[in-house]
Amino acid sequence: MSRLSNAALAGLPTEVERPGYDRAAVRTGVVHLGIGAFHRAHQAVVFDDALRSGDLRWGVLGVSLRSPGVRDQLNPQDGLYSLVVRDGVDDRTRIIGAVQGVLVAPEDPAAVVAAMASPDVHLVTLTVTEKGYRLDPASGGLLTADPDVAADLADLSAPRTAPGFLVAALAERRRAGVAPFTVVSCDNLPHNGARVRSAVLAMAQVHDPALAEWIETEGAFPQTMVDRIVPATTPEDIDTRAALLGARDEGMVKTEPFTQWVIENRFAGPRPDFAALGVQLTAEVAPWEDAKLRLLNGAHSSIAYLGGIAGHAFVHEVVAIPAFRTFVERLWDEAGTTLNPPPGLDIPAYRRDLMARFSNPSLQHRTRQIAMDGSQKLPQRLLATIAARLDADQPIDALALGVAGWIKWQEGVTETGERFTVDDPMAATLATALAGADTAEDSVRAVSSLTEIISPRLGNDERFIQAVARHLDGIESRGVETWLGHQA
Ligand code: NAI
Ligand code: CS2
Repeated sequence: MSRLSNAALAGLPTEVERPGYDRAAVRTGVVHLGIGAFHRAHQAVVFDDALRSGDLRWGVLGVSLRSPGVRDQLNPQDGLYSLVVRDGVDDRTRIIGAVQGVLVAPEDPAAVVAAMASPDVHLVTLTVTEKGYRLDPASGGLLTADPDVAADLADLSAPRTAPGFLVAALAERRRAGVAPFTVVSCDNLPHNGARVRSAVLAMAQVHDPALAEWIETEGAFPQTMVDRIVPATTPEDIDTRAALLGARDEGMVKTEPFTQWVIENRFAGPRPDFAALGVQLTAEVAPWEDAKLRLLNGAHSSIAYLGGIAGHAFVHEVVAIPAFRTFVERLWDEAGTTLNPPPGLDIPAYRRDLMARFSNPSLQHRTRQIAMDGSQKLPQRLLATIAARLDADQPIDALALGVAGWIKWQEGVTETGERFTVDDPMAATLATALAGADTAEDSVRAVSSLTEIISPRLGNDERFIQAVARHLDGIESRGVETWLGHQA
């Protein structure tokens, strides 16, 4: 079967939405670092909408900083891929044309820097995962001991890291008298704009203080909140789609109908008419971000660990079990008190919508995918919430159970005896810390000594230690579902 391509568009089934604009006339206005599934189902769809509206400045050049996989999926398809929206009943397919191609940075870093330095490029967006910024999860500081960061701090002629590419490209633009691009982080990091800005300034300062000052005064790093559940595509998804499309699409992505993008209204230069495209521009992103990270993502991670340990592969399976559903509601009761909801965000309705989204069986969202990189995720999803509750002398019972699930997850085995590899940049550090622990409390104290993940504010708080240890002991002695049943 032939691959999806410009030439194949005319032959696709009539119900499949096509790009609807002249792709040959599109200019590259965006470079995206970390061209994974989420960008293709979220930001690229907004840029595709901009192109459909007639503003042809917003084509996307994708960049992978690590591997050729997505390049090999999309470049043979002229950058085209299917966005498959699954609402639990039907699938809707739209072919996205905004991505014009993909570069693989390690193959030709200079080509990536040159693309980012183009005067037509006004936005550099990123989804490199929480770990991709090479920042300390607890403090947010640049991990200067990281070998790739150290190499970029020494020499930017062939960058290796996201901050390195940003600094090298901004330096090239300054040399050429071109205004800086706006850096738009689209990762689930608190204050994502400020974090990537501090990493960029720290690296620029080492190379050229005048460059750092130029970036600080002329650049823009807006904070964003991004939301759309995008499970990893499986080979079965691709095979099924090929049969329906009549063309093989190796780059397809599957997602839910819901999508939301909130961006701080701070840009260094031109941008799409985001408001007309359904993107919320605001001065204050933090209230939106806190609600999303603490309610959606805090529940997601807790479901992933506790549900995964209990042997459930998918999110919708977990929330179909009453004891888990009750646990999630209790976690939301606790997290909800730490929020300062923005005008227009109705928390009870938001929670109802979240539970409906989690319950969508057609997403097949794997608990194991969400469980990945917990050391990079827990600080903003559960630990910050716990600190806020303890500062207010409030109980942290459900939140602590989520943390207990994460610690138990480090053993790499489910209650059904299935062994798995803990996918986390700090997995070895965590395993070493836990190796000598005899009791649940020992385990909690051992993990709490890792200040890259758990700040001393929590690690030295006996209320935190005891709450997590009680639950860790409970799930170890009774099993997750029995222990949950005792908590309701
Ligand atoms: P993915 O696995 O499809 O893509 C991840 C991308 O990050 C790839 O391009 C990969 O090369 C790059 N990457 C990974 N580690 C890196 C590192 N150390 N340095 C540089 N690049 C690195 O994952 P997906 O679904 O695109 O998610 C990516 C990020 O998007 C998430 O970590 C999260 O921050 C954000 N996000 C994801 C959502 C989802 O439901 N998938 C929803 C909301 C946000
Ligand atoms: C998930 C998120 O994999 C994970 O960690 O919790 O990617 C989640 O799907 C998104 O934040 C939803 O917007």
